[in-house]
Amino acid sequence: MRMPVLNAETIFDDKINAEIRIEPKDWMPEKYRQTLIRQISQHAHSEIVGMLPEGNWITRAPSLKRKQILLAKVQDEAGHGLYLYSAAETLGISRDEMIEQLHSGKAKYSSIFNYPTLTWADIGAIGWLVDGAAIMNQVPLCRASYGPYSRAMIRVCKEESFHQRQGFEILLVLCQGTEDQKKMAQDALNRWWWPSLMMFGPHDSDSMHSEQSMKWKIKRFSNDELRQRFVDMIAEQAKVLDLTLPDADLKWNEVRSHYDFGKINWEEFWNVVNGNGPCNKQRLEARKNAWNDGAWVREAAAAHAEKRAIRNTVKVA
Ligand code: FAQ
Repeated sequence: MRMPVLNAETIFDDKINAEIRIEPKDWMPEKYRQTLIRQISQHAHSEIVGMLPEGNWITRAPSLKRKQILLAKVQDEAGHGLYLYSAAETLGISRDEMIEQLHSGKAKYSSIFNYPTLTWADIGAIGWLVDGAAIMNQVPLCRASYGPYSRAMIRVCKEESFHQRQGFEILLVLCQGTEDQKKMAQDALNRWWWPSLMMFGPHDSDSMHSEQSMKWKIKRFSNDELRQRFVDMIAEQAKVLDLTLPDADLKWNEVRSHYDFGKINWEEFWNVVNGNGPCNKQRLEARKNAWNDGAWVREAAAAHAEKRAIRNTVKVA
């Protein structure tokens, strides 16, 4: 009996259906490759740009212990960027091309990092809310259909859950401190709450990529589903801190078994995404300066690698 000949696309579809990871050397539809490059590189840029608002507080952390923890956290974010750039490189794009896309504004990074960190409580709010939102979004990505991305996400999520706890603990200490410290924590929550909800992306009805990404099992849940889970989690955790989420419409809904919440300001979201948030220009400037100032390090590293390669070839010969 002759076996039916399977074409590359059928093999790809079968793997997706059977939850078998797609690996770099496997055939994949060009649009799948491009979608992954877009999402993974934007995710990597977010990690790197995300170091800036927190890095701003390393010199001003209130104690040596806090400084050490914050340094380690910011360094973790650099590591996340590194795994993600490496995962994207397996799809045939170079690091230089990705950086160029960030600098030219072609590639996005998360809207959340275009807001300023005004007080120490903001560092707590970022850990609790921003890392909290990141975990909610990224735990399902540990099962993304592309192998290098899903594997990178496992380590990232472990580190992010530590980050979230350190942010919550910063706020807990402030909330149990003086009246002014509690006020500072509430003020940070007031400013970071709505931008955190925007991290999950536009409403499902306006999300142009979700449907296809879910078919390809890159995304496992829609933007709105993940946002709802996040609201449900944070509304309960806020009670422990004795803080109030700045949303008059936030209310437990018995029928839905979820919290109802107020309207997101989508005009603000698109403004920030399109480059007009409070810190967009500053963030991109900082990244471009870092890239230019670091040129000599990249050149030296490349020259060193070349020298070693020549030395090794001579030894083998
Ligand atoms: N900001 O069709 P969709 C972190 C864009 S990492 C800016 O729904 P998709 C760690 C979207 O790109 C945070 N742009 O798109 C950390 C698309 O435009 P495009 C980053 C946004 O891809 C913590 C358009 O809108 N996490 O926080 C945003 O299916 C603390 C239409 O949207 C990830 O990247 C936004 N918020 O879903 C670091 C996770 N939302 O590309 C330091 C991986 C949407 O066509 C300190 N990414 N857009 O030009 C994802 O899960 C998805 O890409 C979504 C968006 C859910 C972000």
